[in-house]
Amino acid sequence: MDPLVTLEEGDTPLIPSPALSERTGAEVWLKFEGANPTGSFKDRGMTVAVSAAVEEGAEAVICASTGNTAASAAAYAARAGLRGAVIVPEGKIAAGKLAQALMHGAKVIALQGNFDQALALVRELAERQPIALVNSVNEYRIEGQKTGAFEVCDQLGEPPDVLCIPVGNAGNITAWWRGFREYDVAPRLHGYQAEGAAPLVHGAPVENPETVASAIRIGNPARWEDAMDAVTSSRGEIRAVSDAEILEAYTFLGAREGVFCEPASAASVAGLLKHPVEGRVVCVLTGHGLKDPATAMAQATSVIPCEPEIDAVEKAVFGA
Ligand code: AN7
Repeated sequence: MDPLVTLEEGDTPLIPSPALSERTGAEVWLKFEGANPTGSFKDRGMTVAVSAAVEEGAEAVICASTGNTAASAAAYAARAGLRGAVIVPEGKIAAGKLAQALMHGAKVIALQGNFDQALALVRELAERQPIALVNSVNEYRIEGQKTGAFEVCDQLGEPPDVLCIPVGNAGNITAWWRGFREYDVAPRLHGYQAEGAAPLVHGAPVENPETVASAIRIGNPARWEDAMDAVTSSRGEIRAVSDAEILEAYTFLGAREGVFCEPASAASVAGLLKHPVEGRVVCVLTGHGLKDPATAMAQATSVIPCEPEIDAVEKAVFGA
């Protein structure tokens, strides 16, 4: 594409996971998408979607978002010299993501409603106004995000047996399946939704989705059919994990593997722990833990206050 709007996204680490391998008996790897420039997998798709928007002469981009799409769209719009507008559910996106969207100069609109309502509204607005819609209903997003599948196959030297991935609006599972198909491989895709936001598991939209994993607080995924096709064609599965299971996996990854992902990302690991599989497994960790300091602080142990004095420090460090 010309011009190419890029922040050098992709080429993220595939990290072996000894602690998870020991716990599950499988050979577990973590695809750490938090290492992308804005801290999530969205950048893989946004580079293509925003480049296409520039090529098509757009002056502005818009998206609805639970946070990461907003951060990524804002960054790539800034890079391209386009105006950016993002519509997010009021009070329901993580602090880091909000800070990113604002720092990148996007117009941030807090909707008194949820993500599904925001997406319906931006789709309507994009019909009325000459503005490029960069949610994953945009095909360019899927084309970019499918590169994650290519990378995992290249990094392992062959496809994994199973790929575990969190599912919200269902663009990413759609993209990974497309990538694997284009590589002529077919690992089983195991998609995981949060229990309170699991429309694909229940087979019906959820009107008031709720979960601690705010990124996947989505009740009516836009890529519903594509996601179900990915699951059935790959002989995979789509299942729900509870908030408690998500937080346990989130804490375990941080404390035992040194890998800090956001809660939604940990749904892939929570799913693997709940439904063990054999063989070589890759869990996609979709976003960086730093995006959501509030959830981290609520989970972690508290800090230890200390006087600036050697005995006090010794006691603080070595005490029970
Ligand atoms: C960390 O940013 O939908 O199934 O608006 O941020 O492709 O939606 C984010 C989704 C998983 C789910 N993990 O991916 C948004 C948004 C993280 C995410 C998902 C999201 P999709």
